Amino acid sequence: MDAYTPNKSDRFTFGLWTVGNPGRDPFGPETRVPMRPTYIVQKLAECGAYGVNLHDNDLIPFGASAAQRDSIVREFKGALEDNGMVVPMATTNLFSHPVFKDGSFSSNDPKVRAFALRKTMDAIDLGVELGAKIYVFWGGREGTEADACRDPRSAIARTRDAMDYLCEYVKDQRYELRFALEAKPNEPRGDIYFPTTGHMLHFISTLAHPEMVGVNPEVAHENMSGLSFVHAVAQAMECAKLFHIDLNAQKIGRYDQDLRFGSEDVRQAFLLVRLLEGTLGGAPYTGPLHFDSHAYRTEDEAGVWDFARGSMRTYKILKAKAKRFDADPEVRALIAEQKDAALDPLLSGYTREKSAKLRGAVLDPEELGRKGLSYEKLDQLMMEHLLGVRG
Ligand code: DIG
Ligand code: MN
Ligand code: MN
Repeated sequence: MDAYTPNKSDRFTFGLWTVGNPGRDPFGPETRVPMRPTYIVQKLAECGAYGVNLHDNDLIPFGASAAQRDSIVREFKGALEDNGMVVPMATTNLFSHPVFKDGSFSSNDPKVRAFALRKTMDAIDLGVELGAKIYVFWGGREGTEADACRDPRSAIARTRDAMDYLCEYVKDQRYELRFALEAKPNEPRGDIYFPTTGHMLHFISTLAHPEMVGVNPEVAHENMSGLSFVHAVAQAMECAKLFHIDLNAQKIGRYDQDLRFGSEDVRQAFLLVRLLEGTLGGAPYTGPLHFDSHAYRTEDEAGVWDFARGSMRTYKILKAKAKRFDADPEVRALIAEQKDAALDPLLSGYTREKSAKLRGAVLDPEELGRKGLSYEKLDQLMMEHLLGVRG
């Protein structure tokens, strides 16, 4: 037990499918014995996690009867209760069964779209019954290899129809539930529709109930596109649409690795935690901190819990470092907000008078261009905080 030992106030969560990942990959079978969901709940609680998330079929086998479903739910609720764990987020598996091989909501076949809607309504009912307040949609199969198969606009329109339909279902059921859309550029499909968080943010603005819908950005997925995850999250936070977040790690230019949080780009992980925790001064993110990642295929069960503990410890270590970094007087001096009493009022809220004053202001681009910004010093300070020789 130390300052980085997780507890429920940290709001750390794991999906059943993350620590339950049995180590199968496209080139080999499972290396670990699958674990029962109730056992996963118990072990995550022992590790210090706050909650557990699930796809419908992580808990209820595909095609289970209503009686089987109710019995499984009863037992699972008991495990949650016994271990003081909650279910902040739920989602639907619309990607494993072959029926979804060409997508679910965006499928060309109305029968598949109908089946997807029905399965999602059932999964929403399950998530709400378990206490979820956030519902994630990851469209892993919503995409193409043979792009001639449909007008991409029809995929967008069908997805919008599904989102609007399901928002209406949630309202009709009077569920307290918000949707979080998760982007990914490719894998398993050659190209997935709505490939980045930015695409999702625009798509949300075209929905009938945009107030019910936000995003669930994932570190690996934005990195796969070579984009800044920190900037994607910042844009979502800035428009109050960061409803959930999937934390992990990823090497640029690789398949979706879903590695332990912080185990690749420590700088970006630090800057992400700094943003989420608001140590720079902005409003912090207050939702669940979900690790959508899994242990290396090389690991046994003990290694899985090493993975879970390491994910949470790294987050807490970086959180402590971010607090010290943004409290460092030298850092604060270097990033202090520059104020200009004369110019600041002219830079927003256009009026003709302001524009005339702006045109009359004395501004010397040569002098401004000569100014040094001390970012080398600032970045070195950040490195020294990260490397543990400062702060
Ligand atoms: C993959 O990154 C996706 C699925 O695991 C799940 O639907 C979603 C929820 O975190 N992430
Ligand atoms: Mn992923
Ligand atoms: Mn994810």
